[in-house]
Amino acid sequence: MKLEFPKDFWWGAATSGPQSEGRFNKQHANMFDYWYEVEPEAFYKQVGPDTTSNFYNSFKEDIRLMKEIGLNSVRTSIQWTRLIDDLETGTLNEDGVRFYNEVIDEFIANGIRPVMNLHHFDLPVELYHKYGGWENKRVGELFANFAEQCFKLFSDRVTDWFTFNEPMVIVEGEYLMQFHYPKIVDGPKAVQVAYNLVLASAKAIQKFREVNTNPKGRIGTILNLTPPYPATDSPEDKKASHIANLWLNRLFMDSAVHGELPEELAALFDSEGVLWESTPEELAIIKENVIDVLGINFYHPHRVERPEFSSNSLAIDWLPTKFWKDYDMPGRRMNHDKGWEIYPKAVYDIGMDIKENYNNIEWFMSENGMGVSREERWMNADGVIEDDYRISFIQEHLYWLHKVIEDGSNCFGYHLWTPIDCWSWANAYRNRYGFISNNIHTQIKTIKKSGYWFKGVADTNTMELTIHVEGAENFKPVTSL
Ligand code: BGP
Repeated sequence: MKLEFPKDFWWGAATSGPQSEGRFNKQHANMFDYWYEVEPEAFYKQVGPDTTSNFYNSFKEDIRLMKEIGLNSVRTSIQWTRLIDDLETGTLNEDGVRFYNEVIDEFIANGIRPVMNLHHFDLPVELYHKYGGWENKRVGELFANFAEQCFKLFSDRVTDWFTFNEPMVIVEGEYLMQFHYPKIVDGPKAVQVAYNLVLASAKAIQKFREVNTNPKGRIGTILNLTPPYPATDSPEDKKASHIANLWLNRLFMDSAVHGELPEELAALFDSEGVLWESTPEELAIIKENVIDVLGINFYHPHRVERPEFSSNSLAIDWLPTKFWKDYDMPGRRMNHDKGWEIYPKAVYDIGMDIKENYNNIEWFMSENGMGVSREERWMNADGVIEDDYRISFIQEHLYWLHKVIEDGSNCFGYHLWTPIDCWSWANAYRNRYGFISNNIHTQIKTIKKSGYWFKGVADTNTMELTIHVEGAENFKPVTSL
């Protein structure tokens, strides 16, 4: 079966500044740089952010490889810690400006659309020490000032901007589940941080509306949507799943697209005594500064069941949560290397949700991918990794993406995480996601089989489906999450 995609579809891949550039010449440490300095053993094989791929030095060669595999668009991020010298006054770092100018120009010269994100888990650590990071609304103001500098410098050539990558991961990682520094477990703080991130994104959008002069310019945010599916049809499991959806997905989706935080969630937090602090002026900024375009990162769904116990403290109860519990569905398909369930049909459910509940806003799949360890297991005599599992993984997700586009969802692109194997936070280089492998000792980069395959798809705007897609034969649409 051949699947044809809409005209001008984005075929691309995503990375981020802190995961690809290396620390070279950066003026400030971000949260991960600092965490590595104080606790290197928290990182796989003690490989830290100073050993990320070498994009700062090798971007011309890297972009040439991205072109070679047919990418027509690539997302990366501008690092606050590289572009700005004085974080309070926003003075620019000359080398940072030069670097991002050259990167943007190089992408364009190679026929690749540069898609720019402004925050990818890389808060300057000084702002954490001085203000408590995202707990403090002042940091959101400083972020909006940084964003303004980026728009002024680059929006003559960059038309597609995104404020945050996966704000919920900042909340969960830093304030609930301890996988990002400062590894706090504090429900009320997490709620306030979530609100502050919503506000910071709206303030950056406000700046964009003020300073962008490019008529093609548009701005959005990148959210990791994890559709929750209840373990059973019982009212208790369904309620748990509904609340999980309010927090995990709707908090950021509703505020980004509709300019409103979900009332039901606010009422729930209010009754728990942990409602975020907001002012009418802030809520007006959120209402007035909604996004033009949406990026959705999708890796895995959430299976949810009723919570096991409950106390009076949201902070104590959050792990496992007071309102729901993660459910290990028997027989689910797993990527065991990463520990994530593989459930491509969720792409259809996400697309329909956007169509029906979010004004059918234009969106693209901004990340999707499969982290696999020890990929050299599949290296052939020519040194090419034969990652057929990745090709199948992408095919299945693209099958459902194509189906939801056919059914009217306004999706304009697909980006794999990631073009070239890059550094994965505390997992360092354990799991590899790229179309292109990277030997971090020699910096030799080699296109994988999936890279050659993807070029064929991108060049023809058509995908030949060569595998069986689970669930496609008895597909019944679920149109609401
Ligand atoms: C997403 C992040 C990426 C990337 C990816 C893979 O959540 O936006 O930065 O890292 O996940 O996950 P991991 O690196 O944890 O394997």
